Amino acid sequence: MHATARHVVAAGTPLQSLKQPMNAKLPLRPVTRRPLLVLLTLFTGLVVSCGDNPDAGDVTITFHHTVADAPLVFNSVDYINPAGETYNVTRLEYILTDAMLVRANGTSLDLQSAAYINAADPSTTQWTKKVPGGQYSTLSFRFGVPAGTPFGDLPNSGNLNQMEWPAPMGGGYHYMRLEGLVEAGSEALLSHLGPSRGTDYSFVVDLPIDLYVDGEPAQVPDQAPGSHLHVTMEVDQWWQPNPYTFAGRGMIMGDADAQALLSANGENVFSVVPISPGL
Ligand SMILES: [Cu+2]
Repeated sequence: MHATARHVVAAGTPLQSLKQPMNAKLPLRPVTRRPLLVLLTLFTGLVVSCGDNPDAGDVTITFHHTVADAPLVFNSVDYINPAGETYNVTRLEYILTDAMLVRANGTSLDLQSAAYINAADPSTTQWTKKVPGGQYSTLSFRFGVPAGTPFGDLPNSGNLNQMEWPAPMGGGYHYMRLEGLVEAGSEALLSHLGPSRGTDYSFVVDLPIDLYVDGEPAQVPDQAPGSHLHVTMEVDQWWQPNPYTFAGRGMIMGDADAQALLSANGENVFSVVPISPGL
């Protein structure tokens, strides 16, 4: 489920009109419904057509983690997977690589080459970066680490170093450690995803966004100062649509079927949501 942002800007339409002489009627349609939106659209067209980005602005990206649409609560809440098994979550950490903002014309702006996110540590769940002005249509990142990246290749930070995938199991980095307890502790939930036996289970996530950066706070009336993207990982999406059940799984780091299941389901765990209370 990808909730699209609220500010839908049709960048192509105004470009056509702006190529006409300046005395042409710029607002081709009656500006009755959303005049501010139309103005924003025109301005976006100008920036794009001039081919430069005069205004940089801060873009903040916050990662949220939810289960059943509510913020993830560690250790206490018993959740339930589609197969009816209950579980809680005691740990959720992962690595994203090649995070970038992509413009409609296909060019991109690098945000983070490698980032460690620990859902229990707010200092790891938010990025802020000065971004050139313009319109961005996709937030893209790889979940995990590109194939063939040996351990030690990512920036030498403590957080990344503790994500080592054991050399006898293929080496490299864990993409994710998602742990908890199943059925009130009858067994452990140990969903570790990584380059099991050297196979690449990482995947690229492209999230459609409608992000306009111009360095001015609150350019869009219902948008907070600066630009803020809220990315949500819905933890329960890891268990579906391909059924991933817990009973008897044990440690899956050498289990190709389990790795493939999580990798396939993982393509649907992220979405971008508008700002909403409680997240
Ligand atoms: Cu592991």
